[in-house]
Amino acid sequence: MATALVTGVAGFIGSSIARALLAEGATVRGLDNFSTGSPANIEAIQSQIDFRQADILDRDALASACHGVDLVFHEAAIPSVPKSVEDPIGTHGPNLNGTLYVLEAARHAGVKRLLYAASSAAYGDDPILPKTEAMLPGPISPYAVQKLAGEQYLASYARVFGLETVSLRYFNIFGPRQDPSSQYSGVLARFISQMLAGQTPTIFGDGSTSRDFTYIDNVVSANLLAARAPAAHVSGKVFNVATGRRITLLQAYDEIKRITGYTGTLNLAPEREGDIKHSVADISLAQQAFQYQVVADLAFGLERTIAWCKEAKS
Ligand code: UD2
Repeated sequence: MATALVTGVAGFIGSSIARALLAEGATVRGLDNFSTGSPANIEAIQSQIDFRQADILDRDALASACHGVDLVFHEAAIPSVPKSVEDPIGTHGPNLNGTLYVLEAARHAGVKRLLYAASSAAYGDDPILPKTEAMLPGPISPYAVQKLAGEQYLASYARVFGLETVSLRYFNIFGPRQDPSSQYSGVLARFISQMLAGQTPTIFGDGSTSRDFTYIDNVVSANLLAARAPAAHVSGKVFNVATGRRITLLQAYDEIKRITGYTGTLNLAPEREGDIKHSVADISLAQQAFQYQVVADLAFGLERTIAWCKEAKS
């Protein structure tokens, strides 16, 4: 059975991948510095993983963490567009240098395959829908540039050093353990926590803005499938990970309202500066290359996320 390293293991996505790896019988090592992740996310699995509290820029810690590892799931990042605008240099370190350091540590340790949390931010504000991987990238924010440059480093490492690498472009992921508390948190996490607390959520815009909201189970499944797929199908390549369905903010609000039983109202505010209007992925490349399928739709994901939030609050 494989030994896997998950960077950003205390984050919402990393901790979900770690749980799935454990369920498959893998030996799991995890790295996190708790900058955006939280100890609570790994409390329940900490005794089953080899956890190392270290920074993604700590090259000695990375070398040691990659030792004897077959697979790396590189999820560590500062995953915020607005933060990257506030602090391009501070986010460049973890988001891009960190990725390069992980690649270096992985190749020196003889890791077989590295999977990377890429971002739909790479597409920028190109109005053409759906987004296909063949489209020319158009990164706008420093975050998008950092994430896109990471993809290109992965492709380079596959070609130049023979390290198998796969970039998975995540679209608007949500689910249990996502932090709802920051003003930059994902809109669904915010709406759910606000509506459960009886607070009025705010939609920026008229509610017709749409996203390809993707429940975490789909991301976990994509990672496990891409980790097992033949190298010729996936290595050095980039894939969208999403549902292929576009949901408006108003539809999402209505669905959360139905499930939570929220009886309050809704605020409308001006659109957030720099927001793109619509985003939806073409997921056929991942379907062809590694049999990716949507395993959980929006309604199921919202039910699960809301159930988890209620339990976490109680
Ligand atoms: C997502 C990713 C981001 C980056 C980007 C690429 C998340 C959480 N963020 O940003 O990391 O990859 O895509 O383009 O997945 N909104 C409200 N009310 C709120 C909060 C947000 O109406 O209280 C709106 C917001 O103005 C936007 C939409 O909801 O129109 C989605 O916002 P978001 O922050 O969840 O995600 P997004 O697509 O900006």
